[in-house]
Amino acid sequence: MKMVVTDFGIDKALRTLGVKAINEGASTGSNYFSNGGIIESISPVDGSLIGKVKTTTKEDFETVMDVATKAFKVWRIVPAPQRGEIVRQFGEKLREKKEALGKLVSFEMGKSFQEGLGEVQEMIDICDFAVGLSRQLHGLTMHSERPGHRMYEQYHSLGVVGIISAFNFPVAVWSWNTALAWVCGDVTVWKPSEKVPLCGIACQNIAAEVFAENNLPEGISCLINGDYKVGEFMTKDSRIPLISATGSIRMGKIVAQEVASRLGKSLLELGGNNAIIVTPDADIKMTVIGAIFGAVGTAGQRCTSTRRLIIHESICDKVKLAIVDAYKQLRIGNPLDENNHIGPLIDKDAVKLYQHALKKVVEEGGNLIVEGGVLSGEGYESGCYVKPAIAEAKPDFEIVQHETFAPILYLLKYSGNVENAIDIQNNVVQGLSSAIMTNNLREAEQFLSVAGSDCGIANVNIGTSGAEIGGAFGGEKETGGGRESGSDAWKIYMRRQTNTINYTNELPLAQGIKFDL
Ligand code: UN1
Repeated sequence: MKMVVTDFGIDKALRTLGVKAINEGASTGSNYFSNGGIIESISPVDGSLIGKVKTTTKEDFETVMDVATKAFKVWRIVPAPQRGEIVRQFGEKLREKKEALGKLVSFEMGKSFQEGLGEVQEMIDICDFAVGLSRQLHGLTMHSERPGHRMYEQYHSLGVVGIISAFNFPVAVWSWNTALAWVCGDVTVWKPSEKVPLCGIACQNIAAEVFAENNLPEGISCLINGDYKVGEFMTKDSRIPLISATGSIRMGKIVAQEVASRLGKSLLELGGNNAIIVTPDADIKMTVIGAIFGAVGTAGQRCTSTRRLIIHESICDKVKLAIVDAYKQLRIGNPLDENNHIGPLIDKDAVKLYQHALKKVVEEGGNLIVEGGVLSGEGYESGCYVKPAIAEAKPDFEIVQHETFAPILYLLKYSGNVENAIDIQNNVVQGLSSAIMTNNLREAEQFLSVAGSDCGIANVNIGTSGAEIGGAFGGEKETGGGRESGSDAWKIYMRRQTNTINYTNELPLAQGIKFDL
């Protein structure tokens, strides 16, 4: 075990990122403290203990909130382009530490090193985006109906933003939120997933360094650690006007209710059940690459992972053969070894859910054409490595309706025209990502039309995963409706104010109302 760690330089990565054997899990910046119990971070790669993090108690949380609330008063009056400059510096530090952070992501979460680096690249990209945005936090101007009046809207900083993130993107999702929140003048309190707490410590260290170097106060970037109970400190706290939460639909429903009960705002990124429609006009080679990366990338643990392939009956056998053949080339193993395509699942509970789904699809009448199975023996000692599986199934199987965070791909057949495929694709509770593979313009446009895909993301001749940060990211229905990262997603991190100014000596009322004294 130890050999793997040293071989791939994890020790060096941890040192570079300032991650210790035991870390205080509450932080307001450079200041770290914690009085709660310990979370152990166990790598799914080899089952080794990477480090420990102390959890956050209610008292610790109160300290964090005091400091964050004070920091907000300072940060909100720093001009937005200067806040952008801080985010630029943060992006620079990420560039310097890209390899170390990519490695930690890969080792703590289990995704391939390439994908770990990709995740850090997403962080760098969102920083660049936010820097430009810091000069473009525009409102509109309107024409007043009253003479001598001017009307416009402006965006002000919102306050303390609470971020709850999932294990599968341990660093990028935090940065989508923080890079935007910070240029918007907000301060952030982050609870990373308890499955990847060291990634949280590493990111907080990088951010804290930048804020300290610029003599900015403690509290602009805060960290808390623990399970859902620590998350509840935030969701129940009316000092936090916005909670951005990424995770399961079950978790999102609880967060949404709690935040709504105090009339706070929530930004939810929940489950997906993403499909690629493959029409008779699809390019099969592109389909195979898109579908396989979508299904097995990150071992099927992206919210954008491809779970369903909806294939026209006329090409079903051809596509099936091509995919099954390509699956034979997939290499499963240590994700830090760049020869491998697929790393482990996050933990043994995830392995159980994978096994359950395979059992269930067979019970419901499905047919496993690539069997899957849990790997054991040398290199697989952690017990978290599974083989990607493919099952022929029916759209209405209960298990097909359900998001299983594992590399299982369901093949579904459609007949007739593309509307039938779109119906199948939309007939699930989730609405995150979707794609169509076709060279037929009519089919592509139908898929993108109002009667087409009902998802937040709809792609043509691209798979379902791997979205760029420039677009707004998120989905409809039980995916939660939130939008993060690009486009105008920044608006949720600010409060909008409409201003009307009268520069006359009269006080005319709107709607022509007369009120003479
Ligand atoms: C997630 O799985 O929570 O589009 C985010 C993608 C990535 C982000 C996924 N850029 O696959």
